[in-house]
Amino acid sequence: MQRTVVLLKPDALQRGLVGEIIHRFERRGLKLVGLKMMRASNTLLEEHYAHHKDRPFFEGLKKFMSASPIVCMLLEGVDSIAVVRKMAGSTNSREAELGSIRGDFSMSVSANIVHVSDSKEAARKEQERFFEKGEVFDWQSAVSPFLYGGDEK
Ligand code: IDP
Ligand code: MG
Repeated sequence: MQRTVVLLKPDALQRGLVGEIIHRFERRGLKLVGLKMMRASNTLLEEHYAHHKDRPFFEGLKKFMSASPIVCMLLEGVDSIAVVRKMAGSTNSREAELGSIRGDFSMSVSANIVHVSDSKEAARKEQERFFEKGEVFDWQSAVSPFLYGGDEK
């Protein structure tokens, strides 16, 4: 089943939104297969945001992402990458849909609460980047038959 990475950024932690956000994903039916807290190093952030390295906000973004620890989650579900991306909302929180995490909790483009994987390739790389093998848990969800139809899994 498809897996996707969610990072709860320092603003989520500072604002006491960690539980609320995890709760949203759990209620949706996404399965938590990895969860940890870490301080993002400069090296890790340079790699993670390499596609933005020439943008004027790059240094500020790294500083913001290392201002306090982050929480890393690995979520599993059918089409989880697209589902989680929709739940996060658009990058500019001021334009994000109401009901999305950014649309409900943020006013900012940069301090926008969560990072979520944007493609299969990104999800695979980000799982490797943020989780050691022993930090990912395969477990059977007892409610799985009530979350999906038999032809959906
Ligand atoms: P995404 O997080 O919605 O996938 P990306 O374009 O991949 O958005 O950008 C990564 C992160 O860089 C954003 O979540 C945001 O924190 C920051 N960022 C993107 N664009 C800007 C900007 O124009 N100004 C400041 N920060 C930005
Ligand atoms: Mg992105």
